[in-house]
Amino acid sequence: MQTAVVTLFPDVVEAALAAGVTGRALRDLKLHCATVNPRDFADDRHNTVDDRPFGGGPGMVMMVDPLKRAVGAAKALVPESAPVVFLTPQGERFDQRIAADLAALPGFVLVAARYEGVDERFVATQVDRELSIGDYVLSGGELAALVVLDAVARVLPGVLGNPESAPADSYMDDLLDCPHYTRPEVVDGVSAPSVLLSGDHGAVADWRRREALGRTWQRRPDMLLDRDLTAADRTLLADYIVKTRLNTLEDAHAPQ
Ligand code: 6GU
Repeated sequence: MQTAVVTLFPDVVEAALAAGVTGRALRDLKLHCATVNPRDFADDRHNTVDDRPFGGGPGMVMMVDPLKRAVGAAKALVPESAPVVFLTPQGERFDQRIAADLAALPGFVLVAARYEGVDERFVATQVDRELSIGDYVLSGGELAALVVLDAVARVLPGVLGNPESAPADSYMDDLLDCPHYTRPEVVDGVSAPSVLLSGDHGAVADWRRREALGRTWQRRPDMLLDRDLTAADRTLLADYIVKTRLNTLEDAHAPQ
């Protein structure tokens, strides 16, 4: 996977990518990520990349030319077909499906902007796709670019022990994760669920699936809408719901 990030803060992007899973993917050559700084493509002696907005108002706008030249340089570092992705709160909401789509490509260019925004003519002529990482405003696209690269790196074949051949979307089950426990068995009087220590692999798998379904039902019911659960999943979720109701009843009747 050959990627490039166009950014005024290449050091920030490189330092963050060097840690953890992305760092290992880079060292193992599963992922390559170049950085290109639009300031290196400015054409005045101050290396100016922004200017005041036409029509007035606060903030500055990134000019087309330095960005366009930087994207041109970035495109030369990635495969021919690699799309240019602009990180912006106005973009399509990034999710696991989009991460899997990007991971299936030979590469892509991410453009992280600063200031109030970029000249719309850059977006119109140089950008193939606009992505947002959520409904809040960041001061620049760098953190969003890092979010995208992290999510993509972890689904690349061979990065997290992912089998080479498995399709990227088989890594996600569209459910929240079950709870996890490790030693010691008892923490401040609270035991880990005994099933996890039972050695019964079938019972452990059922428990994890039941917890994943139940948590998703409680915390993110939207993720279960428009989704046909298998008969086995319906039974597990029904068990979870009954158990939750019984706990609620017990709590309501517990002595104060
Ligand atoms: Cl992609 N960029 C910025 N600046 N802010 C954001 C964002 C992107 N996604 C959510 N907030």
